[in-house]
Amino acid sequence: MEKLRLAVQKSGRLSEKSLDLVKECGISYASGTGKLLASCYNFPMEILFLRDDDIPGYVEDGVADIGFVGENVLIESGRKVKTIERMGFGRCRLSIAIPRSQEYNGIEDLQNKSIATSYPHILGKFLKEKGVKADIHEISGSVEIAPGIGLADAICDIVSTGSTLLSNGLKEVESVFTSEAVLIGHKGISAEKQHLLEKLLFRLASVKRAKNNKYIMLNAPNKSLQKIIALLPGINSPTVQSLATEGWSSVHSVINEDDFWEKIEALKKAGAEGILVMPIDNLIL
Ligand code: PRT
Ligand code: ZN
Repeated sequence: MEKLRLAVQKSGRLSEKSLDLVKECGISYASGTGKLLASCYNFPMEILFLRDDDIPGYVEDGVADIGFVGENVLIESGRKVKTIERMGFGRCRLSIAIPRSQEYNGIEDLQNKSIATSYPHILGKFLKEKGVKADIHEISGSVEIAPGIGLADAICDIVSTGSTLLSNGLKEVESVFTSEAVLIGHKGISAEKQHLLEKLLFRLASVKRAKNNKYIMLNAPNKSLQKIIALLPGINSPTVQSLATEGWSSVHSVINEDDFWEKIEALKKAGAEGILVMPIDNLIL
């Protein structure tokens, strides 16, 4: 039987979240340090551990069928793969930064400047679109020290909290690209593997949905029931059971994380008591 081969960053910012998702999909594998390939016990899948920069190429070539990778790395690589899903983790941006002491009045200030980056393709395209001619200096690491050592006037690098820029005396002046982890797939995947991929995507969707929702239980005086039920749509509608105490009911439902606190406040106001909120592992519709 064919196995789906998933590429995951071996060690770095995306590793833990990628592997957590695999586990949350109910898939377990033999983990061990230094492993390059791990077989899953209860799903026909193998996990290939790679440097993030290698993932788009492995997926393009079909050595891996799918992979989790930063969109910044994917776009920079120029590899031809399918973007299956945006994952919502590993969020960051690719930005241009200059020494803090320097004035900045707009993108034309970058005209004829030198910019150090590990993202020459994305930066080149951005500058071209803006009509700016600059000298792109490609370096592979420690980009943030380039202005300080006189290697370049500016940098273009990944920013998340901004503390690296701050501690290197730099300020962000242009945002080039916003990124998050994406699930990518090989373009010529076999029918059998496509079937496995769909099974995996079904589980991923259920995990994602579950993360966005909470299970809620509360007690309500019967006279407030209508009001409370109107606030809780549930999957179809909430479950209502009588409590041992006369005139009271217990209401069970699922609520969305987005308006969670507003909902709780409204429920309390409507007369709800003993509100209990619990996480959901899976939510299958
Ligand atoms: O060894 P390997 O090549 O696999 O790893 P790597 O060192 O190339 O990548 P890694 O693990 O640092 O990042 C993997 C992916 O995580 C990136 O491709 C991005 O998609 C995403 N990501 C999210 C980040 C960051 N946040 C991030 N903050 N990648 C890098 N950084 C670095 C950035 O380069 C800079 O040095 O963190 C610093 C800035 O962070 P702040 O918080 O100080 O702004
Ligand atoms: Zn890398």
